[in-house]
Amino acid sequence: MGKTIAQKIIAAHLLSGDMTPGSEVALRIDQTLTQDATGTMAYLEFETMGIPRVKTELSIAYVDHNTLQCGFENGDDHRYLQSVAAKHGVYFSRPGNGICHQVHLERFGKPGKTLIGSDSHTPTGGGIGMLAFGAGGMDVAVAMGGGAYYITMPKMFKVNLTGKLRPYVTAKDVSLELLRILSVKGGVGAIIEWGGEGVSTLSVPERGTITNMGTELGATTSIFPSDEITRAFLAAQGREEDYVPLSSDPDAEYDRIIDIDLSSLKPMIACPHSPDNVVAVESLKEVKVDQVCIGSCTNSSLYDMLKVAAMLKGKTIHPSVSLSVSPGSRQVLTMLSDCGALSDILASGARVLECACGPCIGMGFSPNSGGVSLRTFNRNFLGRSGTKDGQVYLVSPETAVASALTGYITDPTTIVGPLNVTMPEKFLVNDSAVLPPVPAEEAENAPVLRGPNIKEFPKSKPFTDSLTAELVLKVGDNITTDHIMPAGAKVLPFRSNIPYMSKFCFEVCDPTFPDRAKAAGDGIIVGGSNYGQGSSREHAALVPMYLGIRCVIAKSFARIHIANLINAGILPVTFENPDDYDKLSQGAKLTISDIVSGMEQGRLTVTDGTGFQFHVVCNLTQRQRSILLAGGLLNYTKEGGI
Ligand code: MIC
Ligand code: SF4
Repeated sequence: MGKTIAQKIIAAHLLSGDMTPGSEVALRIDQTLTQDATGTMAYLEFETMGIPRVKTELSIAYVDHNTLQCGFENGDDHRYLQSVAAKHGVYFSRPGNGICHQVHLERFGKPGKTLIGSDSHTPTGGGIGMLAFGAGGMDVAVAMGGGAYYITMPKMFKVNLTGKLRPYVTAKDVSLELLRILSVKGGVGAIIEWGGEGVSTLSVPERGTITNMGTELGATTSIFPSDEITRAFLAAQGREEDYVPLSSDPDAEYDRIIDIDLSSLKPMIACPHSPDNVVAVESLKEVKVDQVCIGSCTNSSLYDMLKVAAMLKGKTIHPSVSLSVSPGSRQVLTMLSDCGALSDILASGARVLECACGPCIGMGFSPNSGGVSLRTFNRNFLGRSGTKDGQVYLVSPETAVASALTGYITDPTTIVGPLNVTMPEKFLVNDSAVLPPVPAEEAENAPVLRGPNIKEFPKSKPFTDSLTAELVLKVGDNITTDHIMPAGAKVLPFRSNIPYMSKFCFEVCDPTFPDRAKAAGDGIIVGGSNYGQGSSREHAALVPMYLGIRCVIAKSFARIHIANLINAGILPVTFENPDDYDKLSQGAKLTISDIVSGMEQGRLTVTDGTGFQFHVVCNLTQRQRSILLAGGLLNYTKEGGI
């Protein structure tokens, strides 16, 4: 039987396991990336492993999430990252050089290679034909040390593209349309491959927008073929030698095929507070807009920015709208400036922000109370913007500009006149903001600079055969990592200080949770389906672990989060009968017995104080069981587990 693109790359990197969907496979990882908000933990974990130098082909540390440096914490973390990277053979992309996924696509991504990154949007690399996964920091640390990355072998979905996008309809609308069709759970357990004749009409940055938002579908990753468009992009970046062609075999089999006709798509918009709450832009034309933000790893390429500049040229934004534009990288910003497009953006009244994540992760630019904010980003989870009652909608750059000009949500296809942008044949290449590591022979004496904000790593407890714990929190479906461990300007500087961060855990759901969890000693959380969707931040597991959480019982889990829970030593189990969810109340004392044998059988019995008994499923591999019994991945690794 023929192979899909992903199956070919997996087969070429397979260290152990068989490639049947549902079974665990171990993969060799060629490249890793970290960003600052998850990176401090990842490098602290790497340091505890005692491996002097990374064993990958390329590892790189980006600083893009928190670049504000309000107070010493952030500056100290950047200095730690720079010094720890230099010492251990990791490249360092300085603050201001750009958003990790955008820069990686431009300068480092290679078709056919495997990449894991401590950021859930690492699959952006699929736009250039990489097999790229978002992962928790510990998994990235292990991969940097030469260890395998484990995934559950996914099913294969194909999106078959026909036709060509009409002017003002974009790759972002393709992503939003797929979210409308599949929902935020629709890609769980699958790799999404993009194919069909329509693929050749999409440039690499457009493909990157689409693979980026595969994360919002819950997909394991997303990937495009590597073709002449890929070759041209790499050549324009001065690295044609990195090109290899990649396509699926004609007889490759897919578990599901979804057809999208690009020519018939309309501009789409995701309404508050979920990326799959999608309708056509034209249906919301009465809605007044307060704020528009353009940028993020989804829509900050030169192509996006040139279209934005062309639409803004000679116009002034509506007086009641505040518009921010964050170019994705220093390369994008410099080229915008060199060709004069930056002046068109500035002259319109827009505010140009640093090349960083910025408003996407709540680092400034929070909307006014109840304000309507249109963003070209990928997530509009409750509270993520920093304004709890802010109404955040997700749109394409074209819809964003059209709306910034009129002051109302506006379908950009109603704009008269063509949108012509010409892409340069060559990108301006200047990697001066990427610092190489110190040579191996000097590394031993290279200092690692730590500030007082770096606190000790929390210790998890190994499991014994029985656990009695309080059900300290019961939450509903689609709980995101932004609910569990919010980000934003208040909290982000403390990503290496778990005790401080713990004060904000579940703040949007129940601000009393941290104190109650601490008082309870051992605790259990009960959740609905797709628990832990969103970010790869392992803080959403480490902080609950620090607060005493030993087990999460949910209807289902998101992929990266369940791995993070296991790595942190928290037992993740699902209801055998989802109706039992309704029978549980916050405050109940739950006992899980015969944990060791139950884990082996994949089924555990739970009783509450009143005599009510129910069963939970724990589908864990031998490796995962050993990690839990050791009290988390770090303990397991120290005991020689990798
Ligand atoms: C996000 O978009 O939520 C983030 C911030 O990039 C996270 C990583 C983090 O929490 O640091 C992600 O997507 O993994
Ligand atoms: Fe940064 Fe936003 Fe992309 Fe996350 S989704 S990496 S915060 S730009």
